[in-house]
Order: sequence, then structure tokens, then C-alpha cells
Amino acid sequence: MKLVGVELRRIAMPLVAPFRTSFATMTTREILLVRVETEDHEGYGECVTMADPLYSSEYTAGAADVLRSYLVPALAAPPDLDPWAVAPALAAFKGHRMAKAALETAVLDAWLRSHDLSMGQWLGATADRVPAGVSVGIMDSIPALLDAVDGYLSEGYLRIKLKIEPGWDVAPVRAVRERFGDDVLLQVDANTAYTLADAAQLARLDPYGLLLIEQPLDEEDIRGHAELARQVRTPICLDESIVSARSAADAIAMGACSVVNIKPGRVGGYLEARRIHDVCAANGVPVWCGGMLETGLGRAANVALAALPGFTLPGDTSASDRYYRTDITEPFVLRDGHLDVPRGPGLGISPVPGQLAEVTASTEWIGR
Ligand code: SMG
Ligand code: MG
Repeated sequence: MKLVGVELRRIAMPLVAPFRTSFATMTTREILLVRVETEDHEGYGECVTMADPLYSSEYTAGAADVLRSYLVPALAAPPDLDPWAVAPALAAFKGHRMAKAALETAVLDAWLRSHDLSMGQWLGATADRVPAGVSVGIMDSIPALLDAVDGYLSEGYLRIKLKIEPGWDVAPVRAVRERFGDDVLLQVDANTAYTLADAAQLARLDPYGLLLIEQPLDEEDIRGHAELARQVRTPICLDESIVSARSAADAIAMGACSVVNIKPGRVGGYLEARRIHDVCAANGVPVWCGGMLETGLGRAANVALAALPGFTLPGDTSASDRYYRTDITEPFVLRDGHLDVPRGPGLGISPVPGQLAEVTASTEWIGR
């Protein structure tokens, strides 16, 4: 493939309800879309950065800048562009994995379309639908939380994840168990809000039969997670800490996690995400697909990834209407608690022009 140019598009999507985590409350999702144009095709990649560097060090304006100043210009070099050429072309630039992932995904989408292959086929998906979980934000009260969980369970979600932070951990978990019973697949996510000194408090979650505690400690605190894993019975899952197949292998070897949340954006793209899947499978470590409140574009690729055989736990791959009143693509809908893996070439889904225009804040063209 020959690159013609890259479009950076900033969109702003109002959320159906505020989403509160241990680090921020979000009411609008500001997203950067990367569109690659080749001589014969186009492809999309959704950059999963947040507007502010609170989940990780990357943020949307920074991603746009590194794409414009370094990554897109570096991509002009390979004479024959394919998905495997992207990471090597960008390797000299440190970090910025979310920005790199968006660009690589856009190239991958265009390349898959040119080969009439779907993302799922190419990745090695073995399922045609994937079980959907839902991530439930921190609420102002326990009754408000129970209402929200009740709504999601009635819609058919197959797993509930509660966002937690110090002061909002044992009580919400206990309340959900008391109200909805022990059969609900339940897990929690702290987004790094604790330290090892909180081990005794986190051990108080042990009686509730959680699937896992996600990223309780700082992203760099691998040894702390390994120590915590010895002090609590609930399995430790890492999210923020896992940025590559190498860091996954290291964390597993150190006993820092027994489950991994794979987010392609966090690790530099779907090629690296698949390597993490393989490393985890080789170690008998279950994985599941994380979410970054993606639009239908990012969700399509995540759902294809989640259809790989090592994804044995439901992901944060919820239906479009859990996030947005109107998605920028045909909406993903929950059927029997599952989302269908798209079958068409590439991502298998495209933006609906009117809906995309409606939420667009700016566009920028970078010619080759
Ligand atoms: O996409 O459903 C989703 C959100 C899932 O909780 C979710 N993501 O740490 O796993 C995580 C968070 C990161 C984004 S919080 C704004
Ligand atoms: Mg997380």
C-alpha cells in the first residue's frame, strides 16, 4: 500500500451518564480519530487517550501533537506500507503507545480492506459473538449504585465491574452481593488508588467471591502487586501496568497478576495485544478485553480481539447505548448478553457521515 495522507479528527461525544472513577468524572468523551488514506482504501483507528493525563501519561492533545510532528511523518518512509511495517517505523519514538496504536489500527483497517479480510479472521478469532460486561462508575450513594447495577443486569450484561477507591470498596461490593446474590460475575477496578499499606482493607473483599481486583496499586509497583497477591485471596488483574508483551511476561513471572486486562491502545496496537494474549495463554493466565469508552469504531476492533480463544472472561465491551445516545457507527447492541463480532472487511464498520459530522470539533489533513 502507498500512503496518501492521514486525517486527524477531534470529536466530542456526550456520555449518557457521568462516569466517575478514582481519578476523574467524565461527562463528555473527547476522542481523536485517525483516518489513513492509501491509493485505494481508507482505514480508521480510534485513539483511546483521555483529554487529561489521569489514566496514564498520554492525553489527547499530546497524542495529536506526536502524530502530527513525529509518527505520521515517519510513516511516510516505508515504500510499501503494511501493518507489520508500522511499529518498526515508529520504534525510534519512545512511548506514546495510544497514539501509535491509533495509527497502526488505521493502517491495519485499510490493509484488511484491501485484502478483503475481517479483523476477526485476521486476528484468529474463534467465536462469532463475545460476552459483554459493564463497568459501573463510583456513585453518590449505595441506592444509586444498586439502581444502576439492576438496570444493567436487566439489560442482560453478564458481568459487573465496580469502580472502587478508598472509602468506596467493601460497602458497595457487599451491597451488590446482598441484593443480587453470589451468582453475579463481579469484579472491581481501583485504577491505582491504593498502596500496599491498604492490603488489609483490600483483603476485606475476599469473602465476596470477586473474579478479580484490577490495578489496585501504582502502575509501576509490580513488586507491590506481587506482595499484595500474597496477602489477599482475590486474584490480582493488571491494567495500567501492562504496556507490552514483555511487561506482561515480567508481571506474570513475578507473581504480580494472575489475570490480565488487554487494551490494545495501552499496549501500542492489536499486533502487540495479540502477543500479550499469546504470552498469557502460554502461562495459563486468563485475559479479557478492557474498554476506554470507545465509539463503534474502536469497539469493532476490540470485539474482534475479544473473540480470540484466550479471552475467557467477559470484557468491558458494552453496547453503544451504555455510553452514547447516538454512536458514530451503526450501534453495537446487546443480544442475549453478547455483542456480535463484525464480519465485514477491516473493522467491518464505518462512521455514518452525518453522525460523524455532528460530533466533529476539528479536522486536520497531513499529506504524505
Ligand atoms: O469502555 O466500558 C468502558 C470503560 C471501561 O472502566 C473502564 N475503563 O481502567 O479499565 C479502566 C477504565 C479506563 C477508562 S476510565 C475513564
Ligand atoms: Mg482498569
